[in-house]
Amino acid sequence: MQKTNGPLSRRQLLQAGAGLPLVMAAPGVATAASGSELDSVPVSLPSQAKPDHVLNIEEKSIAPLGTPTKATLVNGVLPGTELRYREGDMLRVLVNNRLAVPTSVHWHGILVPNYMDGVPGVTQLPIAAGASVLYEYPIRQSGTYWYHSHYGFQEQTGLSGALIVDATNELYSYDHDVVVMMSDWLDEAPEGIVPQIRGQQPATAAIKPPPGEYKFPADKAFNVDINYPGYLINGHSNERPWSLKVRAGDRVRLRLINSSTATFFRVSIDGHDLQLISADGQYVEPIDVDDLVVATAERYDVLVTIKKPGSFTLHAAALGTSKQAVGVIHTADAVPRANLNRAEFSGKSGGMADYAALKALHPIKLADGPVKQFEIDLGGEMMKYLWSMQGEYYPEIYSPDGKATPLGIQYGDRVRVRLTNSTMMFHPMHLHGHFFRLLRQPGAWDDPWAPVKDSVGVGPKQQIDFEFSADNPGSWFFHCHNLYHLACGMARVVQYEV
Ligand SMILES: [Cu+2]
Repeated sequence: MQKTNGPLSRRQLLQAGAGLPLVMAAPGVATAASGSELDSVPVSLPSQAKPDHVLNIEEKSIAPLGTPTKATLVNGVLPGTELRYREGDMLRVLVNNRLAVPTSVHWHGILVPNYMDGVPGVTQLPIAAGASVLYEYPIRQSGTYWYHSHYGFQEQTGLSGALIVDATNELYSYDHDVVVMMSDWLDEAPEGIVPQIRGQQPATAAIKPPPGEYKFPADKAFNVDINYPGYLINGHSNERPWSLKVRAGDRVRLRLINSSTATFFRVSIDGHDLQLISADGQYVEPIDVDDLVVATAERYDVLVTIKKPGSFTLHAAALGTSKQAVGVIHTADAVPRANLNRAEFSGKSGGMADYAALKALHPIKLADGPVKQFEIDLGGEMMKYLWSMQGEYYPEIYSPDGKATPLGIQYGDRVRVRLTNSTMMFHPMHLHGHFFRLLRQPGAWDDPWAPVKDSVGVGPKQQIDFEFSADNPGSWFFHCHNLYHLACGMARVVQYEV
């Protein structure tokens, strides 16, 4: 069984076994070849740390709404495997691309070093078909986050999952800690949607205007581009709803994650109010609400105390449509029964519906630094289905020219951004690699209680101000998280310059 090991260099061989031929015993451990005249001398070689999780990205046909559809799944499940870490941990995730096309994984809301951010063409090369990449970085925050592909339309076809980081000192106690991932699902290839909307391909049912019954609070119309055949909670349709078994009196922490690609959800639970405790992973002053709006890519954590035995439906109404996704929370003695009646919203609405009501748990002051201000118009042409930032289109699959000037900042800047939405659509804007202070009123730069977020829904004709410290050098994507708006060029790169 004597064999020379190819991968070891001559220098390693000399160091490890004084020129003796080696055999590999286990990954990372080399032993001198056993021979009658030789004693076995185990030697450890340095090795890469073992991954905590392996994400196998695979193509699979699934039918969450009844029609078989080509999906891009993580470990064969929808949503992808939930990753759970503790604040201060090192994350080590091996991504194996078992697709026939490239992929990448972005860690939404996580303050990663730039090269771990997973944006093809900005921070990494796409992970080629058949290739592997180890993502490895320290986790310096806690809360509710998620991961998703940043390649093509894979986010729409299933490549996303929850990433939960437990706090070292958790503020609250509860009996259940549960992720509720809300998504939209297409029964057709998402690549065809933009050409259909632009009239370049025959239309399917997905681009017929849906009857827009669920309005934004204050009865504002909510325009949508896509008439989805259905919506899912934790990968479940309303036919086989996701359910959670509890006891009367239990306190449940629900981590609401909007992992859709183009949908805002309005969420309520029959007979219960919700205590909103965190936004985009960061605690806020708790607020009691009857329902809340969750923009695409946003997360809100809510606490709910189950009042009595029974079966209670969680409604996630897709704004601008007449459809909803439902889930069921029930006690052991009650049959889980989904209430498929139209969700009624009559009380106080929170989350994206009332950013002014979100208040940071502690006053937050950014480090002093030179103020750099950007005024960015979120624009577009609905008829041509074009979406821009400051009139420019980032090079993406359906953008017209592909020239977008980077937003130049310098390390130490205090960056202030004013977004003005001149369109009739909502744009869920997301900044990579940083938290920002979302001003509760435009221009209120001195308000220390502004909540800290990474994603913000900007309504039609609305103006939103936020600021962040330039403390994480690199080139960072800043874009609309509506995947179809992004595909038409609604993105910029925030670039640290020296
Ligand atoms: Cu948009």
